[in-house]
Amino acid sequence: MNSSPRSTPASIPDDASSGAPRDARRPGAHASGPHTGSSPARPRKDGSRPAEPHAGRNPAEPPASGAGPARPHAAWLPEAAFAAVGRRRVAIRGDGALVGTVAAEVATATATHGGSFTRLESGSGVFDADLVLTIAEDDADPQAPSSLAAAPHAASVDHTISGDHAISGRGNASTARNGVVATDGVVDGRDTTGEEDDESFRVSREDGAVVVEAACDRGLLYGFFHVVRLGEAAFSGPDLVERHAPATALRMLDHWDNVAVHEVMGQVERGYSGGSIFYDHGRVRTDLSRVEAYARLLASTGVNRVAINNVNVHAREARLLTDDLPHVARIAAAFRPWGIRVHLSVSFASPITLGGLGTSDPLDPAVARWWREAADRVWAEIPDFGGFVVKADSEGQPGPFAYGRDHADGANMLAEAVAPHGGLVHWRAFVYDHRQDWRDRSTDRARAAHDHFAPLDGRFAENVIVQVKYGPMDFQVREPVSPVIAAMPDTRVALELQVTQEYTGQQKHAVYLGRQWSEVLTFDFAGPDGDRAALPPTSVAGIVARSGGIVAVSNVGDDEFWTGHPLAQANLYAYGRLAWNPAADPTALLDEWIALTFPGAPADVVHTLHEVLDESWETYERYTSPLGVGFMVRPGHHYGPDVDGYEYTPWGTYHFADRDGIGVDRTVATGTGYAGLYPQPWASVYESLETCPDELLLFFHHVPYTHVLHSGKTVIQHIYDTHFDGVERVERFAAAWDGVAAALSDDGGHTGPGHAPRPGDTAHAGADTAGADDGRAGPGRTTPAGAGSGARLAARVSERLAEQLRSAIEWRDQVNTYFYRKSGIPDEQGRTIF
Ligand code: GCV
Repeated sequence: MNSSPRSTPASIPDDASSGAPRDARRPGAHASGPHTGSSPARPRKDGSRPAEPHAGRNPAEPPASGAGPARPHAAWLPEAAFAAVGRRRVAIRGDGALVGTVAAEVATATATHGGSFTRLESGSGVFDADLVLTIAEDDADPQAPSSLAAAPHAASVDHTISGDHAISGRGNASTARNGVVATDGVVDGRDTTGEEDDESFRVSREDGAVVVEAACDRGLLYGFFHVVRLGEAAFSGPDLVERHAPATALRMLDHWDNVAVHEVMGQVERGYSGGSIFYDHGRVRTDLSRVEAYARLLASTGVNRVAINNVNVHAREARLLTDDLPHVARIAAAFRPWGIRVHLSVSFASPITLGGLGTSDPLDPAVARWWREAADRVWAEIPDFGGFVVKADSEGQPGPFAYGRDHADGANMLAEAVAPHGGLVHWRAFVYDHRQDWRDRSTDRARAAHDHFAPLDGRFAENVIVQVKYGPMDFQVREPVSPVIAAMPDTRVALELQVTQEYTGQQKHAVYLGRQWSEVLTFDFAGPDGDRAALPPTSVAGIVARSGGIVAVSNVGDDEFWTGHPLAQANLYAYGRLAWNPAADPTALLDEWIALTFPGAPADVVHTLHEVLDESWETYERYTSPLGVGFMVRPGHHYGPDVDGYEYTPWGTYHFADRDGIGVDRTVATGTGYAGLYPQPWASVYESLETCPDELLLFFHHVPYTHVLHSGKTVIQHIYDTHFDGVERVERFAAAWDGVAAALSDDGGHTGPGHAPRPGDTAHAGADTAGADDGRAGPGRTTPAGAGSGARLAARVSERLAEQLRSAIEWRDQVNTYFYRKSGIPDEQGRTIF
């Protein structure tokens, strides 16, 4: 939500000229053709084997000269993360653009870590290697050792549920020789939309030799990163055969980046990580190396689509669709080697503002023609372009309402324009009245998306995806799951999450959101008693995975650590991994991120990272707005406490606290009726004070401060206790970090940027040198190039934790004081309230 004057697109000054010349294409490091290979040889323990030639460069690395601005942090792909693969004899077979990407990765890894790399022609038969990455071929030799055919195929996978996006259970163990067929909660490999290449892959291990086989090159890319994630574990343990595939074909990140710096919202709306990696003060960046590095990070988590500009499309940004297409094409080229397709947010008023028409009425033939021609131009320039994202009739953005049309009219007109190209229209359901009268208690913003969209179910074209925020309000720390997700069975519905921490601490507070997203994805509209891990078709993941997919607003900028708060990288990582597999355990994903990002870190560092992040979402909830009531933030920028900040505004976000009680009555019996928008049993669960979960009580009910929660505490005592406890938790986090920060500060290695070894990098020179992977600088070691990155990371986290503590104390004292003064009820424990 936004209290800034949100102007119409045309009113924003267009202060920019277009960007770099059209021919300023940066040759993609991974588009340079296949590696010619080398003869397979086992890595030597002393790491002395000559380095293999590189086929490409890790885009997170600086040019060899080391010139240029500070290198971006390697995030979860530091060199050490590739040690297990890089030490081995790796063979790659198959064609396809992304096979070249994998080959380049392997070439770099083996050159760095002392392994070897062979690029085989399609059709080559038996070969000897520790890791084979291959596109499936029909004529594989079933007897071949250490080849794809060496490991028997899993004959079947038993699905715990059925349906297009069935989550697989344990495979049929009898089909694997000497071992098990293991699956990890992944899904069956069928493409759920028919629009994507098959992204699945199959991994088998026999006697420590691993084969990754995929039908398409995209699957091979994902299979490669799967092995990287597993590290040494990929090559040890019993023989197995696994099949992996994403739960949904559409796994997308939206950027709210502006081309021109917006007078209120800046370069990136709700961005907390510096500038944009795409744009710089009115221009598309000439150097897109940062975009390439980003694409690589995303691909390693499974993200396959990115919308590159803000859904609030101002005048300068609107021109991405026309004048700037060559630059959009450059951005698409940076993403392409990583299997990621680019989308644009477009303004519904474009036929007027760009086309000079007098209307953007979706039923006007001239308007439809304008969009068709615009789409034709886009796809002519970018043949694999993904489609358009539209925020219409929302927070001042233009839309079909101006012409008496509805959202289906608007979306379908655009859908028709992009359909010949296989394009998609992501039409956002974030539609509400932001000019509400706060005196009017009958209007409920939470109802708005449902009231607008549910009646349109079945009317949207096949290539329209209605994109729904996870909650009915706006990315609060706690909201019920939006009922719209279940209300449109005949519509493709995507879930929208927010990785950028607009309402969850703005990347100043360490808040790991994986647990929140997991709760949302596993929420079952059929009722609370199901097996969450099974993700039935009635779960959020089950519904959106079928055809709409999962979308989130990115948290990345041109900051050295990508995300402002270095630990906010965990959110970007977990998002991609959950979009691939919504059944994944978010805590396990956190540990996965820690292990990859801080390879070889001492146990106390690992422990502290886990401690600080694991329940940080719940901690943030404890010291901010209580029991699901939401907001209480400073209007406009949304950072820090302001209990009444939105109470008398037109934005529809109220808590209705008075001297007796607090909360919004959204019951059917006496309130706005919102609770009745859920299918049973949830409608009844939320309607009743007896059954409404504590954490959502004030979202659904207005209760006295003395109301006793299921926890046994009164509402007022809960508010006091959680706010004191929340701050104490942050104090513990900060102290724990202080205890380990020095260990990181001494270390330029495991937190440093990924870079190929250079003279002087002795700690990295031999991958098999004892202790080299942990990168810890110690006696006799030469500090690697990039020293100081660990120190900078540690310092950044310390600085952020200090701010988090300051802010949490402010939240605690303002919220407690506010409710003490309203209610007059003292804290049972007599703690300080002002
Ligand atoms: C891009 C909230 C944010 C806005 C954002 C909007 C949206 O209201 O505060 O900055 O606009 O959501 O999702 O469109």
